[in-house]
Amino acid sequence: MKIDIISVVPALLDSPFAHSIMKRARDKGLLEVNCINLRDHTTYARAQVDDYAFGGGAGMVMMIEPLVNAIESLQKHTSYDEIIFLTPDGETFNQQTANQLSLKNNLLLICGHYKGVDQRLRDHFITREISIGDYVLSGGELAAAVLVDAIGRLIPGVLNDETSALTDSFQDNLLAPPVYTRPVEFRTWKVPDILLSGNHARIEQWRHDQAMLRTAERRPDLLNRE
Ligand code: 6GU
Repeated sequence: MKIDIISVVPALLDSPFAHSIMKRARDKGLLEVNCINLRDHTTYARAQVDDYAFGGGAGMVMMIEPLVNAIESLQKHTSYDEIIFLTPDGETFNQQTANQLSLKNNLLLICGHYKGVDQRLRDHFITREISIGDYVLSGGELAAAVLVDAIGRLIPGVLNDETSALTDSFQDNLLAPPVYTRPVEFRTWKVPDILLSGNHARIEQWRHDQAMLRTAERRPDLLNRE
C-alpha cells in the first residue's frame, strides 16, 4: 500500500513512521509513505498557501490552487482509491474505518490547517473527510499519523503472531483483557493463578470474561454495536 500525505508542515511527519512497526512495514516494502510539502506547489509569492476568508472573519483559509496543483501532479503517477481530508468536522475515525482503508492500494491524505480549506476543494476533489475525535488539533498532521499507523498495522504481513491485530481492543468490539509478565510476584502483587495454570482453554475463557467485564465497565456502548 502507498500513502501520500500533503502537508504544510511535513517535518511533523518525519518521526511517526521511522520507528517500530511502521518502520518494519516500510523496510519490508509493505507500506510506502511519502510526505509532500504543499509549499512546493504554490504559484503565489513567498510560497503562500492560505488567504483571508471571503466575507470576513478571523482565521486564514487554505487556497484551492496549491492543493489542486499538488493533487494533480501526484495523480500523474498514481490513481488514488480515496482522497481523504483530515478535518475536525469529518466522520470520526474508528477501527472499522481503519479495516476498510487497509484494503486499499493508494491513499492520499490532505492535512487541514488554519480555518480549513476552500469548500470547492472539498466539493470536487475530496472523497472522504475524517476526524480522529472531538477535540481540535493545530493541524491534520498528527491525525494523518494516527491513520497511517492504525491502517498500516493491518496490512497483511506487517504484524507477526506476537503483535497480531486479531487480539487488539476494538477488533471484536471488546476491550483487551489485562496482561502480565515477569516477575510472578512484585511487592506482594501476584499474577492471577489462572495465567500460570497452563490450562489454555480456561485461560482463554478467563481472558474473554475479563474483556467482557472491562468493556461493560468502561465502554458499555461497545457491547451494543453490531
Ligand atoms: Cl483530522 N484535524 C484537526 N485539526 N483537529 C482534529 C482532527 C483533525 N481530528 C480531531 N481533531
